[in-house]
Amino acid sequence: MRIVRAVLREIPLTLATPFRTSAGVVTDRRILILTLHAEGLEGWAECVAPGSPNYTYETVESAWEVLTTAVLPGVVGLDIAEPVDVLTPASVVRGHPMAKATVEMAAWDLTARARGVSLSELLGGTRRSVPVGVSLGMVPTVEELADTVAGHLEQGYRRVKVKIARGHDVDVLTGLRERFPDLALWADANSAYSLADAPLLQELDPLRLEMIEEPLAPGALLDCARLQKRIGTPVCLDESIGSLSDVEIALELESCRVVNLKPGRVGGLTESRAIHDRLGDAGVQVWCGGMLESGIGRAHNLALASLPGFALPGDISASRRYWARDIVSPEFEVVGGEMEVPTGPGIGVEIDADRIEALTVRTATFG
Ligand code: OSB
Ligand code: MG
Repeated sequence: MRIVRAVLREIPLTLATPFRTSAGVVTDRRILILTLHAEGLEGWAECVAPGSPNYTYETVESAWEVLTTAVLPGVVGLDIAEPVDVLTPASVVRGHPMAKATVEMAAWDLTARARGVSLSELLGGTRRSVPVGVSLGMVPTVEELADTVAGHLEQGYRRVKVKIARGHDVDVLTGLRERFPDLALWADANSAYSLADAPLLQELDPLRLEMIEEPLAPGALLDCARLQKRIGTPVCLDESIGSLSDVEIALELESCRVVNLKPGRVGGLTESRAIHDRLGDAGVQVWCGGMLESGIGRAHNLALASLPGFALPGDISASRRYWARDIVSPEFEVVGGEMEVPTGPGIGVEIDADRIEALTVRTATFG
């Protein structure tokens, strides 16, 4: 399949509610949307890079730069047999997995459409629906957070992940546990702590958290292994896992018991599937994370989460948890704590191309 054209756009989308983590607050997202054209078909994907370098080093600006100068010019005219082949011209680009994943994931959608199958099927997915949870940002009071948790439980979410930070941890989680004794409760620190905080993190042990996500600095795999030996709560890694190679190191060191896998963070779906397979062999749990995506990125995440190893509920919430109005239809919904995996060709949802065009603030076209 020869790629004949690539169009990169940037659109702004305002979150339904501001999202506060230990690294800052997000109210508006700037989303890069890529369309690859081949054989009269289109493949779509979005870039998960955030506005500022407070998650990894990548940003909307760095991704725009890398995609428009170093990746997309080599993609047009390229003949690909498998989706990952689209990254061959980018083999000398170091790092920037979020930028690369954008192209690789659009190539997966395109390939699935060309073969007349769903993205889930092309990936080897086995689930027709996947269990889902919700990730809640920090709010000023435990009461407000508890009410938000209650609202999401009513909507059927299987578990709740809450953001924590220094000074916003033991009290908040204790308050939640008192109000919800049986809640499947996870906490995400987004690198708020250091190994010196091990005594504080030990105080969380009696709260029966199912995991604590990314407690230490991104890439601190050795310190995570040391921390995991000192706390009972399972450590889950997010930012620290950028590739299969990182997974190998984490397994060797025993840095974590769980991995939050995000295709945008690890350079795409091919690498994601390899990580899923490796973690399955190692008996380490995996679940699909999110990056406040629009419906396009959510559809990709959902297809990945349909692989057999994704037994834990993902950060794959309903469209309305993020946006007043999504850019795909039908919008994603949670029914009975699960989200249905689309069965149509490719990502399987209709993309509102007119609305995307109307929202676009900049475009780069190749071919
Ligand atoms: O750390 O998992 C994270 C959102 C943006 C960046 C990082 C993270 C998150 C979330 C929300 O936790 C996940 C989602 O619902 O998309
Ligand atoms: Mg996280």
